[in-house]
Amino acid sequence: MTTCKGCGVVLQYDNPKDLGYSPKKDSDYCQRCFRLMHYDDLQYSMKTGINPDTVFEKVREMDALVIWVVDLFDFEASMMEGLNRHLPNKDILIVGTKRDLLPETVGNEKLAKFILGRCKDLNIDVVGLVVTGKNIEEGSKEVYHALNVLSKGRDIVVMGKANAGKSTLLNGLLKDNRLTSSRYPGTTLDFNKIETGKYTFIDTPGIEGDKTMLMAVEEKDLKTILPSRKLKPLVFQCREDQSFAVCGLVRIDFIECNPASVVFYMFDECKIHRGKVEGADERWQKHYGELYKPVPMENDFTKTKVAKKFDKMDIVIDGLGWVSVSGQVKEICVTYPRNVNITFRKAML
Ligand SMILES: Nc1nc2c(ncn2[C@@H]2O[C@H](COP(=O)(O)OP(=O)(O)OP(=O)(O)O)[C@@H](O)[C@H]2O)c(=O)[nH]1
Ligand SMILES: [Mg+2]
Repeated sequence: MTTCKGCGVVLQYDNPKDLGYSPKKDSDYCQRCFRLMHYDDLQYSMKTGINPDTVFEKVREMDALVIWVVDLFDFEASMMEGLNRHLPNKDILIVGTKRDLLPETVGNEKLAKFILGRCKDLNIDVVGLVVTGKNIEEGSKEVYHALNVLSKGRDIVVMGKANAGKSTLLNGLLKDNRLTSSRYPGTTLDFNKIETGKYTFIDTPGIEGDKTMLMAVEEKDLKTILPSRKLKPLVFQCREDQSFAVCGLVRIDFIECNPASVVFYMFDECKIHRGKVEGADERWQKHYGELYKPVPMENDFTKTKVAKKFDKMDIVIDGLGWVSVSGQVKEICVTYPRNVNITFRKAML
């Protein structure tokens, strides 16, 4: 049984419409990986996903150190409350990726403190944490340093939510580009073992989060919401009532600001429209899908109203980024797709 070097799927040569198809018997890669790697062309959607229970079941049977990869941009979506319950008796090393997307003014110590604090909130016990450096090379060095101490001869299984950056991290550690990575969640299709001599690494399919903006929008719109360069925080000073529409994806109203500062940490391709709360409903109706785009596949929104709970509070929308608010605000009203998760947390940065 030959498997694809890029995504781990079993190769087959008969049915071009099925997973694992390769037109050539001597190829190391399936056609889907080949096209993703060379043309950034997604042959078929992986939105149906891989059963997360199967991934956990298989890992539970291994004698392995778990690297749980968290995307620092999409941090809340990368975490899993009570993770140790799914992985009893496993040592978990957290590796934060996509550091390069965050502002450089924030130190790794501060990020580490934030991550460990959130691990505690979410009942996750870890044996170590690495926030990867500004670039893959530097990051790899730090990960190897941790592995020297923590692996204790065991296999190293790289797990995490879909799109967290598992395969990219492994390519960095292996210093080659053998594993397929792409912006589409669900790139890696099966367990994929790589021996280096000193270590045995196992890449795994991402645990698909179903309540993220990445699943709520059409695949063609992922390039608008997934940051492909450093975030440029957008700062607004607000007085009285202010309403913000992020594309046609989310609307956030700040009621009675006196004054408040609102900072958007989202990809700059996501256009933000600011106006008064008065008339915001009409503007949303008028511009939805036109000026306010992209929009989610389903026009089914829900609303949450909160008071500002922390001095500096983040409103996190899974898959899209977050908005940090400080100063005086009486109430915050978030309108967002019903099938997307949002979180209010103490500010990350
Ligand atoms: N800027 C930046 N992008 C990254 C980094 N790591 C991964 N990415 C991007 O994130 C996207 C997902 O990366 P993958 O390595 O395919 O993620 P994965 O966790 O293996 O995803 P699945 O196999 O779908 O579960 C790709 O577009 C990568 O280029 C990083 O450190 N910095
Ligand atoms: Mg992968």
